[in-house]
Amino acid sequence: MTVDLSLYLVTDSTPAILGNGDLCKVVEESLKGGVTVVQYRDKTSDTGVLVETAKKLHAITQRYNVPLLINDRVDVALASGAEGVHLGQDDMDIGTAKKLLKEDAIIGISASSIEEAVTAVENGADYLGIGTTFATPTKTNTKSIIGTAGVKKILDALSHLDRSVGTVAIGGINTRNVQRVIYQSAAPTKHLDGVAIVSAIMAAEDPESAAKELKGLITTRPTFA
Ligand code: TZP
Ligand code: MG
Repeated sequence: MTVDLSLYLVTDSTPAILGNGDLCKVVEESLKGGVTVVQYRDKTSDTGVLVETAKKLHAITQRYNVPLLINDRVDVALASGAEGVHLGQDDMDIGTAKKLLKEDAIIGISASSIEEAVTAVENGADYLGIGTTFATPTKTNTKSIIGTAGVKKILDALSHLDRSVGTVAIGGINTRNVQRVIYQSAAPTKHLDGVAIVSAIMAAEDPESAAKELKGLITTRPTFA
C-alpha cells in the first residue's frame, strides 16, 4: 500500500494539547485541512475506550480516504479495522505484528539512530518516524534530540539500502520551521516524504487552517536534485 506521508497527524488527547476540544472533531477538521495520515496516539485510556475511539476515528478517516494507524497497539488496530500501526522500539516487534495484521497493513517504526532505522527497514517497516527532531513539550521522555543533521544522517544511510522506505520527521515541527526541516534534512539522494505533527495541529485554535497552512508549505517545498 502506498501512503501519502506528506502531512502526518499524530493525535494527543491530553488537556495540555487538546484542551477541552473534541478529538474526533479536531481530527475531522485537520482532514479538511489536508492531513494525509492519522495516527491515533493515546497513552492513558483503557483498552475499551481505545477501541471505541479508534472505531469512531476510522469512520471519519475512511470518508477522507486517509489511513488510520494506531500507536503501540496491534490489538486495537485489529479491533477497529485501522489500516496499520505505529510501533516504538519497545513495542511489539515487526515480525510478530506482521503475522497478526493483514498482509497489506501499514507498519511504521520510530527510529532515532541509523542502527534503529536500518534494522527496521531490514525487518520490513513501511515507513519510519525519525526523531526526535527538536525538543518538544509534547513528549519529554524522548531518547535523543537529533536535529535536522541527525535526520539527514539517517536519510543518507537509508539511501544506500536495497529496499526503499517512507520517512517522516517528528518532534517540534510547526509552520515556522517545516520548510527548514525538509530542506536541511535532505540527503543527496533521499529526502523526507513528510512531517509528523502533534501540537501544531492538535493544539491550534483552528486545526483546519493550521493543517492547510502546513500543507501549503510542504507542497511548495523546493525540489532536491
Ligand atoms: N515522538 C517523538 S517527538 C513526539 C513523538 C510522538 C511528539 C511530537 O509532538 P509535537 O507537538 O509535534 O512536537
Ligand atoms: Mg510506542
